[in-house]
Amino acid sequence: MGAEPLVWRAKDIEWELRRTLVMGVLNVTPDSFSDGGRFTDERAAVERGIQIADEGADLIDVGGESTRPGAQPVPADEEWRRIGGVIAGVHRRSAIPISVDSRKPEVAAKALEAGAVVVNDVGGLQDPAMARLVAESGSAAVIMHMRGDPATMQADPRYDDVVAEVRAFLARQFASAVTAGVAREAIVLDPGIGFGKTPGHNVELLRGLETVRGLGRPVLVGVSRKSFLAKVHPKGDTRRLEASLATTGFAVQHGADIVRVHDVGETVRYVRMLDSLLGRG
Ligand code: HH2
Repeated sequence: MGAEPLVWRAKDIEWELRRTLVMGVLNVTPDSFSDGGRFTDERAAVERGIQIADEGADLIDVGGESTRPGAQPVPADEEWRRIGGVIAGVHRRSAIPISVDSRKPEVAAKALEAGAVVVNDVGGLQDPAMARLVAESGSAAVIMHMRGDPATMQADPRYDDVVAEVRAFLARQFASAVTAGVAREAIVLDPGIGFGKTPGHNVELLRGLETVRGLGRPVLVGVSRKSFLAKVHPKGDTRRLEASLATTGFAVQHGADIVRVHDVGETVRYVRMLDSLLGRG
């Protein structure tokens, strides 16, 4: 790592990435793969948001549409109905920066008005309206790689060189976001672990994270509770906290700057120790 830490800017918030940032996941969906149905009640979801802040997350990612393999799309008005009150409620009660996990510009725009400062677009900012929205609002963006669509992405994904292909996609989307007027310092890149990838592809990407980091922007990685963990584990162990922590640590050691996780308190304590061992923070 160079002497100068990377800076990530979201509206008036600025993070100097001297240590690993933890993004806590809040899914307000009936069908997310690990926490679906737990926070569909608005009050419970806001409480969970406050708890995520109290547990030490650096930012919170609120989503109203599951992107698990096979998930069906949700109309924009339904997605907004799920998350609108939750974003406003968390924003009213906490200073934690809020990210909106959405592929739809109309949903993201409303979320930014309600207090969000980051657009986490698993669609990789391929929709020009999304890039325009990020540029005009001065918000930050996570540009993620996905092969295909959640409904079909796990049907036999193939790559000649997964690391090179994901890097090329992110480089292209990064450049086109900048052309659309998005500030370089607003952008974070994400290889999209589990999005149109086999377990082997996911591991290759984690081992090759430095290649993505070579694009000069912070790298965000989400491995938390993903099903490939059980396929990578030699005994198929599904006690996923340990598997998630080990894989998150592996990602940090290979170049991840920001980790997206469900088990916030445990991960915050884990990465603080890891950062200290790595001489970061
Ligand atoms: N993973 C999920 C959702 N959003 N965003 C980014 N940037 N990176 C990720 O790896 C990522 C993401 C899937 O996890 P989860 O939100 O828990 O599940 P679901 O999509 O079923 O709600």
